[in-house]
Amino acid sequence: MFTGSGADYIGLRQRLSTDPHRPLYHFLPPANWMNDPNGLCHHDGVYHLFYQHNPLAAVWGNMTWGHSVSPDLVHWSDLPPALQPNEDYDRGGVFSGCLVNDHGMAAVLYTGVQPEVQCLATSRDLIQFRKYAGNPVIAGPPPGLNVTGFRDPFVWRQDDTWRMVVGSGLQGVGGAILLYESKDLKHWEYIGVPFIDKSGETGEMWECPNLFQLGDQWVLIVSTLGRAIYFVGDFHDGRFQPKNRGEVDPGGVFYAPQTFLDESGRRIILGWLPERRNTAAEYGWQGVMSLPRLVGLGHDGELTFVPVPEVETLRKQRYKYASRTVATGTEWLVPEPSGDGMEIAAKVEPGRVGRCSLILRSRTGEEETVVFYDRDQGILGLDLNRASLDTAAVGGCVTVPLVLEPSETLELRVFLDRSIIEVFANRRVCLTGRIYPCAHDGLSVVISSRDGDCAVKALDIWTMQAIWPEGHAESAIHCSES
Ligand code: DQQ
Repeated sequence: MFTGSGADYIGLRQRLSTDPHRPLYHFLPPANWMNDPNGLCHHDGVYHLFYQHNPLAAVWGNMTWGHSVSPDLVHWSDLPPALQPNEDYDRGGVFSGCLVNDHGMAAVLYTGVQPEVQCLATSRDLIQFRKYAGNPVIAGPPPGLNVTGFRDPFVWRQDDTWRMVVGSGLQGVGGAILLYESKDLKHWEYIGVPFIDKSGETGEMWECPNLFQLGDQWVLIVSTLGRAIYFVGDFHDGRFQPKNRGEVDPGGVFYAPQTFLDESGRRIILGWLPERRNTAAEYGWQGVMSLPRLVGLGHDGELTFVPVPEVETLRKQRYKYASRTVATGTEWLVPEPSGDGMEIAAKVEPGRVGRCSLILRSRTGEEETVVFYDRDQGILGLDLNRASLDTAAVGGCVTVPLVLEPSETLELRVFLDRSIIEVFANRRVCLTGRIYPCAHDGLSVVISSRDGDCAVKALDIWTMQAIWPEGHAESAIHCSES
């Protein structure tokens, strides 16, 4: 168990860096447990990332707001925890929430537990936060509603009024958001339930709602049943009416995302990528953040996600390949580079039929992580069924619909970062997975084709700069007995 904060605690980054599954260029705390991103904001050119953190152990508990800052969304510096569970109303945890700018004062709205109440804390320097003496500012859910939960306030300013949605749900009915209004962030009036999903598909408790305008549409993102679901529609007179729905990242490891507007007006989203090995707590850390992604609206009213351009500053050496055809039934072993930290950008014309695959972290016949595009089925997939020989690692194959126009090329961007693989395609869809290969030497890039030739029009691979101290990975691979 690790205790405390400050220099020693931050020095744990160095010690844990010998773990070959610790990412090199994704955000995670110095040690121990992390889940949801909280209080995301951009102030005077500095990005602030707060996060649900257990500073005492690599398991969920003692929920505290960890804090880190960045000039560019990719290089992060650790700061002391911003909010700790030390008041009567939040001793059970400083749960998720958001940060708004109240005329130059930073104001955090978060859920204190137990029971779940909404609380306010303010700061002038975004480092030291003072909890409001009149907390909680909302002492419980509205009377008369049979709610399944009451947490994770998301606040914005509209027409000189602060509006807040709180994640909730109605027993036996479905997930829901509750709407409040305030003039001063301290006194809140309950307005109503803007939206309940009675479809039965999104559970009965919605966590971490985000409600925001994007172009001429309103977007609601909620987290439920291990997935982040979005709705695109209209929001007026206290009612949200969805026209479209989808999943932010159908890889199954992208949860509790938070979005924010940065100082240049970009809507950016970060999500929590939980571990996918049952033994994770033994390694002294759990949970990483996704790469920051830009949120956009697609032609058919769906949301689109692409990594922020700042991620390109992490590119180190570039390896560029001219076009070539990978004939059906064959494989192309790309000569170099090999590694566990890379960005791969490929433009591929899949055959009219068949499947082309990008195979990573592969040791022939044993382990492999496969990104594939299947033209017949119109799907992009991530097959992790053979990603690890470690019996503690969870496999599975996840897919997302991606139908290419007849003249459209498949444009893949794949970010491999040790135990993380993030796949983006055609500036519209994404799929993320967690992988724990046992082999040290399965580091090459292979492209294969099945049931039809596939034409690789362009292939660029970059090695990536580490944003954390790098350790000596060789000694630390552990695999459970099979
Ligand atoms: N995580 C927080 C809650 C939230 C959940 C607690 C979602 O506020 O509902 O750590 O992952």
